[in-house]
Amino acid sequence: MRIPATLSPDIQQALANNQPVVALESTLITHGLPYPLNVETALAMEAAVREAGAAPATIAILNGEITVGISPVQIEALAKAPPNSVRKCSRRDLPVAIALAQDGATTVAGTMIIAALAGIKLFATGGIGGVHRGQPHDVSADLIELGRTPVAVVSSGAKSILDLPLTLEVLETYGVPILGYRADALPAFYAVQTDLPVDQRIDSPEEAAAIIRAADAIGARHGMLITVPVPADKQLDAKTADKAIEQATAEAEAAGITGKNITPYVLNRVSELTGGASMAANIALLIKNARVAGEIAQAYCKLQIKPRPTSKE
Ligand code: PSU
Ligand code: MN
Repeated sequence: MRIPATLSPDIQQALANNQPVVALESTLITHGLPYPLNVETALAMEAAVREAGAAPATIAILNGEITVGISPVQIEALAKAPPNSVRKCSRRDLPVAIALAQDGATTVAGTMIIAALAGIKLFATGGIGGVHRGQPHDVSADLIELGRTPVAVVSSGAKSILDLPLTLEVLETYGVPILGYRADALPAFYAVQTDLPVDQRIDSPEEAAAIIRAADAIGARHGMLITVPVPADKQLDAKTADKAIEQATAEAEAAGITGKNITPYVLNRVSELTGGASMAANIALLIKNARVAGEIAQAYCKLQIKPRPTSKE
């Protein structure tokens, strides 16, 4: 059975001509940021990908149809949709949303699956899901997906509302390389860095592209995480961020928030508690990550076309 997918003409053409494409997720539009900041940010991310010379493909499920490269009008409609009218789609939600003709916003895991189906290698977002603080059994499906789907995710690490050391352990178990883009330490989403080292620092889009290419060459089925720190002038003081995160997490527990509602609840509460500063950091890092992913996508396409001079075959 053919999968019910629509690719926008732009994306179809770019992929057919081996031109750079960057996938973008839609959960941050419906569940991550409030209206109208969500539309503005989604469009600013698309613009940043274009400025870097790549085509942006924002991915969502619209009325059961996998849609790669949704239009600005469709982005606006998702952004304005009443809360809970759009399904937050991780791996397990995709078949349900497709079969029952629902609208779905794809998470990192959901977007990776669709990007891989479409043949898109780069994907930019803010922060991946991870292991929740104090809830070591609440492991985001994003981590498992990184272990089994060959898409490179450009992000500012895992959201610092998570347990970062445990998140790194899980990624190691699944064989996911963690690369620091012009950084030696893992970023902490709202803050430029943690004291946790990345596997490898990289200093250019070309280095990132070469690593993705090498993973292709050895038939690696896993993805990789390319971490980019938030712009320094937008970062949150680590103590302020930590205090807000701890309070928000405790409140979520007290309010009985569970499962996929935890992340949106905590993100929103942290923003209230920091007077919007966390939101400003979030938006700045999303736009920066989109640009970096566009640059890497371009370097990756160049590598694919050029025959390797050292190859003996
Ligand atoms: N990054 C953001 N805002 C978000 C998310 C990431 O800056 O809203 C979303 C992503 O879609 C990610 C999801 O995949 O949160 C993780 O949710 P969970 O912890 O329920 O797996
Ligand atoms: Mn979870």
